[in-house]
Amino acid sequence: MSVMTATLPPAAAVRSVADIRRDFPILAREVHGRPLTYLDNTASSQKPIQVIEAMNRYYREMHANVHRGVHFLSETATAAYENARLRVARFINAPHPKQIIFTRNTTESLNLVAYSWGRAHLKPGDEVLITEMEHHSNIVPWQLVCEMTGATLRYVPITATGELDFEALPRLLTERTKVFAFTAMSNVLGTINPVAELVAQAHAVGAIAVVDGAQSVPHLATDVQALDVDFLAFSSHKMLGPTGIGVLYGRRSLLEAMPPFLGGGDMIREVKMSGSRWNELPYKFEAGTPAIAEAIGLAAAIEYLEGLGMDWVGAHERELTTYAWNRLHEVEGLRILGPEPARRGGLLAFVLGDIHPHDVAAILDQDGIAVRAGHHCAQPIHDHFGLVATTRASFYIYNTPEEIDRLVLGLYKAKALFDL
Ligand code: 7TS
Repeated sequence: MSVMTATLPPAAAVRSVADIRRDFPILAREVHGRPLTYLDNTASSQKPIQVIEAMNRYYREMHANVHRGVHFLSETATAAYENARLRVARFINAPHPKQIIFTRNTTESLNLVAYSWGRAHLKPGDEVLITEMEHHSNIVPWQLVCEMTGATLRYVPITATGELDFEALPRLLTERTKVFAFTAMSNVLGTINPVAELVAQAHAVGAIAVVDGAQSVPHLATDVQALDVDFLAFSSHKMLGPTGIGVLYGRRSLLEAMPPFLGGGDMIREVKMSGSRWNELPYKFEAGTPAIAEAIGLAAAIEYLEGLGMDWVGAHERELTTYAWNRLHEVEGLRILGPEPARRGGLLAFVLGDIHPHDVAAILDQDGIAVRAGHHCAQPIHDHFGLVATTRASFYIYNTPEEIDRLVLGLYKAKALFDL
């Protein structure tokens, strides 16, 4: 290796977005005769060839059930599955891979905590605190467990700029609070919440902190030890990985003390007709044959993101978001929900005059532009703003300013069609 290459920045840092895009076969396709402009990354990201190939290779060369056979393939599959767990643990700086539970998605991870921890610990008089900006996945499980246990559910309100109302927090977060569950990044407002500070405040009153990382983990470097979170939930499919697998990170002492969530194979140590004893972590929480190929795909996705560097991922998205924020503000009659680019992640939910968000999305779709319209599984936050729906454009590593220009042109087209 020459001296020159040694002094260059890491190869990943100099990769162009055009080069990155070549790793994503789907981005080369056309939709309605136009190049695909994929701006629905908050709902789910696209997959690079490295992830697709890792899963194909697994099925072609390695598949067998895990943690069972002594035969070669079962041992190979088990090693690959457990290596994926290790990779996830390192990605979020978990102290031990045992603390990484594979679930189906963020929703299942949050349900696991609500049902297993919540049912064992909550009682009448206790309070569960969540926020008005939560996705339904971090609302409904708590509503259900509060109904079951007699605990009370409370919400941190939000301000006009779409941030948590920190002045209201001391009155809501009290010694009655047993759980404070909040999103690290809103999927509608884009708001990035100060996770470490909120966790510290939860701990100060003796509550556990449950963090919904569905939108933060794919976009921002995450260190569960620095944040001191008790639980962190996220989904593979939003971070270049396959659908069908998600993660729950948990503090070891809490996970050890929790009862199982689902019962069946793999999660037991011993089953007698009179009762059963549970397997150790993480298997206690992984009932049945797991999503093996998907875990391997997730590991490949993490490898891809690490190759780019999470700092680069964040910086690229901030640049795009600022560009989009400025360009969208040129469109008269358009209102963006949530805070300024400096305090938000790479997504912009907006309304365009009185045009229905579904109509906006349908017009954009005609030009091959994929955005999401609706309440984005976050009805309370839409209620807060007196809206039933918004249109949302969201960005990831492969998006470009040219795609945002196409979006803006599409919005002018919608305005012309609706005479706005
Ligand atoms: N939490 C947040 C903050 C989310 O944005 C989502 C998905 C979830 C939880 C649930 O993730 P899942 O993988 O279990 O489905 N959000 C969206 C969205 O905004 N549009 O489609 C899915």
